[in-house]
Amino acid sequence: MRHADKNRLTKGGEKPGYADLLDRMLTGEKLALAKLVTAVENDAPYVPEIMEKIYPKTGRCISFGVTGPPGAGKSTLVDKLIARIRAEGRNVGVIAVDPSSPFSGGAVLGDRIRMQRHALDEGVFIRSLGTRGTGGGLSRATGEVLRLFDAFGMDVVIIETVGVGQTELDIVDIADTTLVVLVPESGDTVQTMKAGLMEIADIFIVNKADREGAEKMVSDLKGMVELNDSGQSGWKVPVFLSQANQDRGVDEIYDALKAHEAHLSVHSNEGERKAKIRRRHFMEILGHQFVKKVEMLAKDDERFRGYLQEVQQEDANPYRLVKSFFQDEALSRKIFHSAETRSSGGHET
Ligand SMILES: Nc1nc2c(ncn2[C@@H]2O[C@H](COP(=O)(O)OP(=O)(O)OP(=O)(O)O)[C@@H](O)[C@H]2O)c(=O)[nH]1
Ligand SMILES: [Mg+2]
Repeated sequence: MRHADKNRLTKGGEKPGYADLLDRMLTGEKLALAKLVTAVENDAPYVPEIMEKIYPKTGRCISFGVTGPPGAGKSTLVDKLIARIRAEGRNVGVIAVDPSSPFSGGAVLGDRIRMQRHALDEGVFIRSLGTRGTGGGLSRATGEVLRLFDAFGMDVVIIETVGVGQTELDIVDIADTTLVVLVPESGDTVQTMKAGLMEIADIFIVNKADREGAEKMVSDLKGMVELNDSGQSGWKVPVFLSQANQDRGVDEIYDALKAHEAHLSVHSNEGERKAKIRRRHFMEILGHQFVKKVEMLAKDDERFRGYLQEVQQEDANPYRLVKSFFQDEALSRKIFHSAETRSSGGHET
């Protein structure tokens, strides 16, 4: 964002700069939405206030997570799903998360191109999210962007993320329905089990049906799903074969997505699941804001800078220093005092 300064908290009694952005976003202006997404990505200081304000307007959209190995055809499938969602007159937002990229935009350009035919559609908003600026909090940032899309009025939000390491495990806490896209080259089902994909998938897709071994993979996965079925959630994980680039098998996948959506709306565990997510979410926000407050001390507090100096000494004991930090009442007062002035909306009169 080139004019980031405009959106800083303003001093004096007037409305802070971001308020205008927020109003514009809530009246459906995509440019304002885009700017707010950038603010989340850059972890701008006013983001918690924006989130607090929009939170009551969230919880309306349905979200799908699409995960799987690089090049499995996730974006191609998402592109085809967008067409179906739009055909029903529902708005859709796409967040293409790229945990391997420090940049947003560039690395996911391919995604943009694959979904480009939807770019001019008023009811579609596609945005990529890299690790830049998020301070490693990619899952927090993704959740916040999802909430922005939700408040904006998107009916459906699709989150595409490359399944590497832990990242696909986060998506299950963010999205309502998780689709795991595999390809015959992904290896055998044992590997799928090892990667923890069995626990997170609500729907399995074997894409690239035109490749050797696709049918076998489907039947292996079906066997695994059968064995793994705890019967607890009452949802039977389906396994589909698709050829996304030819738009084959996508209708069945879309039907299953809607069936899962319906399942969630009647299933009794859903309230409990959401409660757990909110609890985790609360801890995440608390941790993040606490760290930011402490980081601020490093900038403006003489005493705190003293700690940072001291810990650099050769004989310093960081554990002892952290203990003293927590016992330091003057510092805690500073942390919590700054929390008070911030939450009053930055109106310093
Ligand atoms: N042969 C074949 N190719 C496909 C199929 N579906 C998609 N592709 C191609 O596979 C390549 C990768 O597709 P993408 O949709 O970009 O895959 P992705 O999973 O989004 O990739 P990343 O986001 O980079 O992880 C593209 O060249 C697609 O055209 C399919 O069913 N069969
Ligand atoms: Mg992709």
